[in-house]
Amino acid sequence: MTPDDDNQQWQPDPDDLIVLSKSARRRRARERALPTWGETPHQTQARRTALFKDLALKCGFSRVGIARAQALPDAQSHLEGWLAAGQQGTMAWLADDVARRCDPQQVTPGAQSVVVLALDYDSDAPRTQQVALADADRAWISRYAWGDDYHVVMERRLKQLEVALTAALKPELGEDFRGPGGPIQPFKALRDLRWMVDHGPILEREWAVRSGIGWRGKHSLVVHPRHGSFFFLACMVTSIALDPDEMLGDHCGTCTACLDACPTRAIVAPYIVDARLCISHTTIELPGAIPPDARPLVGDQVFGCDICQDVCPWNRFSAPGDPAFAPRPGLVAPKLDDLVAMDAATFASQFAQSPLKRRGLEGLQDNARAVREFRSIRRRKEPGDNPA
Ligand code: B12
Ligand code: SF4
Ligand code: SF4
Repeated sequence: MTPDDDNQQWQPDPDDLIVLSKSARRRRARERALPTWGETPHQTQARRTALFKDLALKCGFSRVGIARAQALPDAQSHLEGWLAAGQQGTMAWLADDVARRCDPQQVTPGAQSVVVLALDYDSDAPRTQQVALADADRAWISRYAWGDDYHVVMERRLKQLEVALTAALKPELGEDFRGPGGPIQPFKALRDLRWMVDHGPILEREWAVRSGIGWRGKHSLVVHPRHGSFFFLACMVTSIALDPDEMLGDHCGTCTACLDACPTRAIVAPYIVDARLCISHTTIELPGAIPPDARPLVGDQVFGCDICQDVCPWNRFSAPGDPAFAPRPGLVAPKLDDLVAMDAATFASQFAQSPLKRRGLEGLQDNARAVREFRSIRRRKEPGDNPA
């Protein structure tokens, strides 16, 4: 507050009216000193690392990992090969800015660290193969879509984290914060703490592996030895130097359960998924109604697919995740007839802030009709059902 502030009457700080001795003045200056006072650069980095992790957990993330921000030439050549083979399907945007996607310096100039945030979404509800879908005339919506939209949930928490980190770090990084090799400029959250979920130009799984969040499973998703693979990822690229975490080893061993179970052979080789064959792409990304030749690929899935994760032995250990993702009523193995007959008002209320909103009522019903059609073809083909 200043004497010019005309809304409030200015009062001097009583401490400023006291004449202090030289040693008392020195003691007060020490007490008011920045928190980095007396720290070595290593201690400063360790303290900031602990601060990032502590605040991330307080903002509701399940786990945090940190990797050193560096270019990823190997991932870039894998990505270029994947794109050259057309495996991105209709997601043309994945081919934009490939070099930027594989180099955090091009996302945040002066980037030093990538902070990876994981948020668990599993629940006690059964796995795909534990529900007799064909008998019950039910379909499968992917587990990740049973609760709130993870983009919304994670973005809200990332904003909270950004505010908390800014409040904690701005006083010490303040007006003369220098990113590595960069000019001195004031600390700015937008530049120095850039976060993204899903659609940012960053390979989230690659960073999750590098930051020790998990290893890349043969189905290409990141798996943790105690928490399985039912977790979402977000990344924060920062120009603040932090202590990196150790990477975990690959624990897939000789297992091939996900490759064997994938109904469309979309896992074309260990660690590589051809999105064009993946049911998740067919039921979520493909615009318009599912083309007739792709219908047999969909099986029982009306939105997304969990099969490769449901068969993974490491998901036996996963526990229920964040309550935001708890299943909403009627979404675990819904009746196909209910989906096809759903009206706009029911869709709007049942799927408010849900990932299914993106597909829209029409899209969901197109998918449900495709599953129904596939099922009737399958029934006709079953031995004994066909009089011929
Ligand atoms: C596009 C996309 C898809 C596409 C393509 C999937 C794919 N395999 O790439 C489709 C629509 C099919 C899809 C499906 C799903 N997705 Co998706 N998807 C994405 C998205 C937006 C981009 C992924 C991408 O860039 N793919 C391009 C490939 C080529 O890159 P990459 O696999 O990440 O990495 C390459 C490099 O690491 C490099 N590499 C480096 N070292 C090595 C070493 C070896 C040996 C090899 C071979 C390669 C390699 O090569 C890799 C392959 O070329 C990410 C979010 C993000 N921004 O990262 C979410 C993301 C990967 N999806 C996610 C999820 C949850 C799913 C689904 C489970 C949803 C569902 N239930 O239906 C399914 C799972 C399907 C599967 N088995 O992968 C999560 C995964 C979380 C986790 N625990 O791993 C993410 C991270 C979203 C999020 N924010 O949480 N997805
Ligand atoms: S999500 Fe389904 S279709 Fe895609 S790779 Fe996994 S099992 Fe195959
Ligand atoms: S199912 Fe087996 S091979 Fe696939 S990710 Fe899990 S452990 Fe690895």
